[in-house]
Amino acid sequence: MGATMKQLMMGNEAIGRGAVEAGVSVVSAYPGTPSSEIPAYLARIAKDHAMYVEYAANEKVALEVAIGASWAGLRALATMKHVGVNVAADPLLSLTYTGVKGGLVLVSADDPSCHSSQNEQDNRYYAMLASMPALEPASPQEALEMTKAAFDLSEAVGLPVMLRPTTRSCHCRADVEAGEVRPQNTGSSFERDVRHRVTIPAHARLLHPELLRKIEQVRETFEESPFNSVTGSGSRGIIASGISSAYVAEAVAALGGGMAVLKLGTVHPLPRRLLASFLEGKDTVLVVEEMEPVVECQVKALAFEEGIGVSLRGKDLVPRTGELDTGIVTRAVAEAFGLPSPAAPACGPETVALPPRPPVLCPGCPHRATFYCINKTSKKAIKTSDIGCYTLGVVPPLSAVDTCLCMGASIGVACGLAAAGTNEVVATIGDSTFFHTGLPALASAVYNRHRVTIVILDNRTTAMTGHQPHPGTGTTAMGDPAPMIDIATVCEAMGAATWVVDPFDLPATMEALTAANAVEGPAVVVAKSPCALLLKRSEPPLVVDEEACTGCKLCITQLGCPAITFKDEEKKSHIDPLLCTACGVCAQVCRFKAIKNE
Ligand SMILES: Cc1ncc(C[n+]2csc(CCOP(=O)(O)OP(=O)(O)O)c2C)c(N)n1
Repeated sequence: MGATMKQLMMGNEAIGRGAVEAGVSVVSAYPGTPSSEIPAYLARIAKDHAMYVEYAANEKVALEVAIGASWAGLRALATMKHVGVNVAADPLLSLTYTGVKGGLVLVSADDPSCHSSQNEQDNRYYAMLASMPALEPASPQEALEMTKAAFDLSEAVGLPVMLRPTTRSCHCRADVEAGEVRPQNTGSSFERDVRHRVTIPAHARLLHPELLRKIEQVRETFEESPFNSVTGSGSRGIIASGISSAYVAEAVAALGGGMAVLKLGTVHPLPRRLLASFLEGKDTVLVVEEMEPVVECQVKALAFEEGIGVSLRGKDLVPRTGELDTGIVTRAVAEAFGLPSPAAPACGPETVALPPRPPVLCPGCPHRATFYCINKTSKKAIKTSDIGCYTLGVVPPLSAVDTCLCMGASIGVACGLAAAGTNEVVATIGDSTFFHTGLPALASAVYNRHRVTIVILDNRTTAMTGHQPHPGTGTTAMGDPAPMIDIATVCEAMGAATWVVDPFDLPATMEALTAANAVEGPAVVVAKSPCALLLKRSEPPLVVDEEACTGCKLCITQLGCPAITFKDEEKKSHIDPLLCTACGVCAQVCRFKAIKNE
């Protein structure tokens, strides 16, 4: 894309573009909604911009790779979803002590409403916890500008900077004006400086006050930041951060104006003088922010410390859970200022109610076959699981997931259940998740001799987040060939009895599972077959021989394949030829051999 050209861009692409314009050299990421399009975009254009883009095995490693590049003087970007920052928190909370050399930006894409996440934590708290500057974009254009500014700030102050978009700002699309691509940092070199690079206690004690000085320096910079602005005037005020400021702008328009709005883009550290001068002379100020009262609590403390008598409202009117929208914000603003709430604001074309479509495993998904076999061989087992497409094994009729906590937890939780005396425990974990955080858990299981069966659902990709490659797939983020780490070899090397099966071969899979269940210590079954969406199957769909079908519904009640339905009048099963991938599992399950090749 040429300079100063307007283009329709997704927020995440705008972040990627901002990084390119800032001269980023090294990008390391672990995928996760709503962040995944950032590395995908950058990997596509990496070679045109002499960038190096990789998927790390997990977010901790992604951040550490970015740190190494930054310490060598280059600009580096690490991207992840909000819960990924939990995984990366260990290096992060000491990185602010050591500081950075080349600008380092950490994108934490937060997910209010848990659209595709296990929780909706507010990572602005991480910025506070780590004493890290944080910027929150309200639009794709601002996402681009902020990313560039974040690199400059990071390098100027020597701290990593968090860019904290949320699902809406990551995924909305708007016209974005791109700018010039600045040259990358050159003369990459690591300079020995043990006081700032080796976090022994004697150094850490000195680095902490240094960090506090740096963050106050950033606060000064933020007093003048172009990402904060005041519009309107009057004794009624609203303070809004990030995407909430877009809802506030619509709400104020719907309510006829007459309010002053402070839009905050710099969410940590807060610009105290700017806030204090905004509060002065106001009767009531409403703080509008998604999720936690991060700004609200600080503004209340500020008003108290400065002796500013203003009525401050916030989470008493604005929900603390879920995403906000213009309707919610308009009602909160109206209530805060005693205004009549207008009828639901018209935003966009009328929406059509779509039929509900609960998520299910795809037709032909190898995970279904594996779960079917586990259900047959481990009827009484507690089935711990993990995060990935296979978590959908929780829904009937498979109902083969009893626990799911966070990535990699299936194995540890299984070991805990075994330690608590549970006789049969089967853990299921995907291949990407195994590399992410399953490896240390398996080491621990072997070391402590926990009697658990671990089934690694190896569909040769990170399917859930968009088919990203991982250390077992043989390609890099930039599409180059890579060493392919063989999961079974790793498990064997760790000392776990290991079987490798094709899950579509039901008898062989059940045999391996039965053998694994009989092992006294941890045993691994690698169920290896590519994701159905990666395979372009050429076999014709299977059909139900209505003469042979007895209407027993076993193919439906045991598998839950979306391609199979039941014709109530004929009392026969039916296979949708458009959905069937001819995986053959239902044909093996049918006791009457009624499912056949056409
Ligand atoms: C800490 C963390 N990082 C990233 C994610 C996003 N995420 C959910 S599942 C998953 C990986 C799924 O891949 P895999 O384990 O191979 O299972 P598949 O979806 O292919 O069945 C990712 C990256 C997350 N939920 N938590």
